[in-house]
Amino acid sequence: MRRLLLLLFTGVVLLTGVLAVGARPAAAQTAEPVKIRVPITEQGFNDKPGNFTINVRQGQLVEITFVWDQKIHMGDEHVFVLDGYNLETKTINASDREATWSFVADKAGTFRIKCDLECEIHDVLKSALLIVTPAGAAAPAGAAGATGPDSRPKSQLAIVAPVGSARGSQVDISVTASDAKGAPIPAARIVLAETVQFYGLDPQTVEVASATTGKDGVAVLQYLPRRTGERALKVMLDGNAARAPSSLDLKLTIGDGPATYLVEPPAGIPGVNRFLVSAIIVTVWGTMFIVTMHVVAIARAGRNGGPGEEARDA
Ligand SMILES: [Cu+2]
Repeated sequence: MRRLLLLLFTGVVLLTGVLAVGARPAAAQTAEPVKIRVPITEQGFNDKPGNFTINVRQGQLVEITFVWDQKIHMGDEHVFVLDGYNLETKTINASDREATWSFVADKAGTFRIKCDLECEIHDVLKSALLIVTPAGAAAPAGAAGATGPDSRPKSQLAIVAPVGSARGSQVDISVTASDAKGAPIPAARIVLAETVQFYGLDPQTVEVASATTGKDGVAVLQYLPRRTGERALKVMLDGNAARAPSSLDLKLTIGDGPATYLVEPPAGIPGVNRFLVSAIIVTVWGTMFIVTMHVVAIARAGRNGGPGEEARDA
């Protein structure tokens, strides 16, 4: 059975790969880019330690600006390259701080961004990732229904997130929402949903974080991972009269950390959680134990005490 499932899974993965490769690159959906600014500091990309990812949908016009913002190695220079897209920035340094890529993310897949110079902080600038979700994958709900294609102007999302974290360590996920013209969408609610599976039930999608975009269209979702492994997340922007909804998948790899659910139950899980299951198990077995003890006591009383009382009566 296991082997069959594994075979089936492998087949699906291969098929998905073939479909992704075979899919024709979508034309640019919008005239204006999603804009992402990436500060470069001694901490690394995005002023944070550890690797990070930029997530966009295939076909999106993307603008990534690297901003030199170092505090210690003032003589450092960088040239950033993007594998797969053959993009290279000009040199940035203390006197010429910004370099921008503007391109259509027409190739789906995961592509490495790194500094191509042997700079002082090279170790932290080796591996950021651009993740381009295939255009056909998980089309936003309502994009095409029984009433035909959504006629509302498209909205678009770009996500800047770490590659992963540890269980119990909060992850900041920065989401930029922009309209069809690339203008930021302010005061919009961004929801982070996680697909989780409990005790053999069907996978459920639960909301794990939400945030509202500011004037710049940016919202920071604060995600507290409670499970290890590769987590399947989805970032969602609701549609309204002025715009169609958008969503973008995000994967985070979560390593071992403090077991948060021993302290507090997982949030947002309707009905089922570890505490409830533990409580039910303890109650059921506890009740059975007490009943068994009573039955044994009654049986003993019946065997030993019964005839004795009859004898006394006689
Ligand atoms: Cu560098």
